[in-house]
Amino acid sequence: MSPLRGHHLPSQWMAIFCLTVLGAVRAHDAFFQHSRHLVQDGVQLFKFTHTLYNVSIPENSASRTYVQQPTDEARMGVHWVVGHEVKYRIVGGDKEKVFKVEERIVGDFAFLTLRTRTGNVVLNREKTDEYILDVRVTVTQRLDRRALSSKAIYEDDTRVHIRVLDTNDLNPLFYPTEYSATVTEDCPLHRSIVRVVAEDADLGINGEIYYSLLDPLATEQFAVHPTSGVISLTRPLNFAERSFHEVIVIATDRGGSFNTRASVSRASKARVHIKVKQVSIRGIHKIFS
Ligand SMILES: [Ca+2]
Ligand SMILES: [Ca+2]
Repeated sequence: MSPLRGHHLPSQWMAIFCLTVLGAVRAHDAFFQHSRHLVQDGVQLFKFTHTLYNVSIPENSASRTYVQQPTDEARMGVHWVVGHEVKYRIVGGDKEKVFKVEERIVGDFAFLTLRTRTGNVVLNREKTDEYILDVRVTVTQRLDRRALSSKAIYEDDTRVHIRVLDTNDLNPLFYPTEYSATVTEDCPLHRSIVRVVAEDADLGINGEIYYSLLDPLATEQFAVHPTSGVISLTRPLNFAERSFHEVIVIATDRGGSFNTRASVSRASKARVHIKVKQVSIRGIHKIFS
């Protein structure tokens, strides 16, 4: 049984054990602390060039898609010298294991690259529009030419803010999809009859909705406001000619097609039933005229 698990560990043993552990921790800290001053030709080695990086990636990106960094931002990673190995690792902010970090040495710099993992990784902006990852670099020094032995000499942490960019992957949806209204046949022109509502959770123009009427003939009697969805009368109603109208309203968004088939499936429809109510006085007048 380990002496640590026993209840009869002599107090002097315990003191020695504690001092040993404390000593080891201090030595480790001192070692890494010392390494923090690794400077070569005025360049701080192995320390991230920033404590925060901003990158972006479109939603629905395929697996193994790399995040993009704005061109005017400092390169992501650490300065490097021969004889050392740099290893990046995500230590926080990626519970669903969506991303993977990689090292790429170019000249005297170890670039931190970040990509989506392989497999069924789906970035859905409407679900998660940003990730904030904590990334750690661990530097090991090769102690022989063949890199058979090495020792860790330095660690540093940084944060990567990943913004998920919108794609137009949602169609507008009417809710409800059926509407009904009753109007008197003397309803004034351009008065609001009923309002249809569709929603699209995409961002910006990808979610901006444009309403129109499906049947061109219906537009002679009714019109729909392109952005408010209000249906109004454009020609006087006549109960005797027609007491019931059905209008189909289409909602489309203003974004481009997400894929080639989307332009066909993108439009959503709502059905509007409009009953015309006879005006009694005018009706009597008509009968006897
Ligand atoms: Ca959309
Ligand atoms: Ca979207």
